[in-house]
Formats: sequence, structure tokens, C-alpha cells
Amino acid sequence: MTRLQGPFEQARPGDVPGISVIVPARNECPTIGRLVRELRRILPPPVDVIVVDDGSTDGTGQTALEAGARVITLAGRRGKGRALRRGFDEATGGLVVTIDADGQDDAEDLLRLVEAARAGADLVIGSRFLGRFEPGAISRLNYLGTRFFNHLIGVLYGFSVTDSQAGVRCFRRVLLSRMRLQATEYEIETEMLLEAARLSARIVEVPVRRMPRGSGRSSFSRVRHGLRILSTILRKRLP
Ligand SMILES: Nc1nc2c(ncn2[C@@H]2O[C@H](COP(=O)(O)OP(=O)(O)OP(=O)(O)O)[C@@H](O)[C@H]2O)c(=O)[nH]1
Ligand SMILES: [Mg+2]
Repeated sequence: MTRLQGPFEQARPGDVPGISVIVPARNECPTIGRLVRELRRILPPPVDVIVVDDGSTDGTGQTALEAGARVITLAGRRGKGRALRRGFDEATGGLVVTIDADGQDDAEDLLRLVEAARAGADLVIGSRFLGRFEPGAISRLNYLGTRFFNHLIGVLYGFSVTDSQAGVRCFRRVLLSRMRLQATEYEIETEMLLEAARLSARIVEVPVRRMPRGSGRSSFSRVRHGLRILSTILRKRLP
């Protein structure tokens, strides 16, 4: 279900021009170059593609740079949440887009997210559940886990989304700047969603396509990261 609330602030679709795209990337050399080129080709200019690379040992940063991205290099393996937050600090566009670097998302889908944000949404979620998972794009356990988290958020917070864990999103930067974010790993998507709700943001979902990983390896660990997501949902509920 789509949640249309707010306004947390009057929508000003054209308040600051430009789109900043934040791409967290760790060892994604085979896919990052093409993704950066697609983002720059597909999205309406001006577009600033910011790749946050940490701990990559395969030339991800250099490949992203050659494809036209701005690259931020962090020391060591800092986690997806830290990488995104670091990227947000660099964002200057009125809209901020997030997308994974591993080629599992279709950059063309972002046009619909940007359109929805320009039409007045504060947070647009690219829902894989409203769209589709290509064969092999998600394991059964991760699929069920995401549905469980969606349901738990509905029960505890009184609003529902179809894809609480989506990595493809578009935010108004003014909303992002008000969020209190602490997440360091994969719980960042959950924290941002709950923060958006706390700020009474207008949250809209649009369908996207999710593809299987073509190369490299996911760093998502069901137990470790599942527990971190669960604890974020439960902890945020406390006063
Ligand atoms: N900079 C940075 N990026 C990371 C880190 N961990 C994951 N990422 C990136 O975050 C994105 C999503 O990570 P994945 O490991 O594919 O996790 P996922 O897509 O949520 O899970 P799967 O569906 O199993 O692939 C990818 O672009 C990764 O390169 C990290 O520690 N640092
Ligand atoms: Mg992935």
C-alpha cells in the first residue's frame, strides 16, 4: 500500500535543480562502469554520480572514475550504511537517488522514481514487489524476510509499504537532511524509511525490476544483517 501523508513541508518540486546519485560499491568492478555511464545517459541533467568505494581491491574506484563518476574512497570495509551516509554528505542536488552498484537494478526505472518525486513525493521507493524479480534475483528466505519486515513495520508503525528493503530510492534532499541516521550496514534502508515516516514524509512506491547478480558476491548475511534490521525496527519504536 502506498502511504501518502504529510506534508512535512510544502512540496517544492523545483527547489534545487539537479540529481545526486549515490552508489555504494565494494568490489563491483565488472558492473560499476556500465552503471555510471547509464546513470549519466538516462537521468535528466544536471546529474552528479557519486560512487562511495571502500575496501575494494578490484579497481572499482578507478573504473567508476573513468566512467565519469565522482569517487569517494573510504578506508577499509565500512559497510553500506556508512558508505551511503558519506555520499549523502556530498550530495548537492534537490533530489538524491540511491542505487546498488552490482547491476541488479535497472537504471531506466529511476526515471519513474524521479518523476514521482517531482510530482510531490518526498521519498519514492522502487518496489521490487510491485514490479518483478527476475528468476534468481532473490532467495526464498530473503523474499520472506522482507515481507516479514514489511508486515512488522505495518503492525508497529501503522503504515505499510511493499518493499521496506528496497535499495533503489529517490528522496528530496530537504527530507534527507532532516533524518537522524546512524546505520552502518544494511539496516540503513529500514532506518531511512522509519525516519521518513517520523518526519511525516509523503512516501510513494513505484514498481521496479530486480535482476540476479551477474558477477561478484553479495555481502549480505541473513543472520547478522537480518538481526540488525530487526533491531532497527524494534529500537526505533521505543521512546
Ligand atoms: N561502499 C560500500 N558498499 C557496500 C558495502 N557493502 C555492500 N555494499 C554495496 O551495497 C550494494 C548492495 O550490496 P549487496 O551485497 O549486493 O546486497 P543486496 O543487494 O542487498 O543483497 P543481495 O540481494 O543478496 O545481492 C552493492 O552495490 C555493494 O557493493 C560496503 O561495506 N561498502
Ligand atoms: Mg545485490
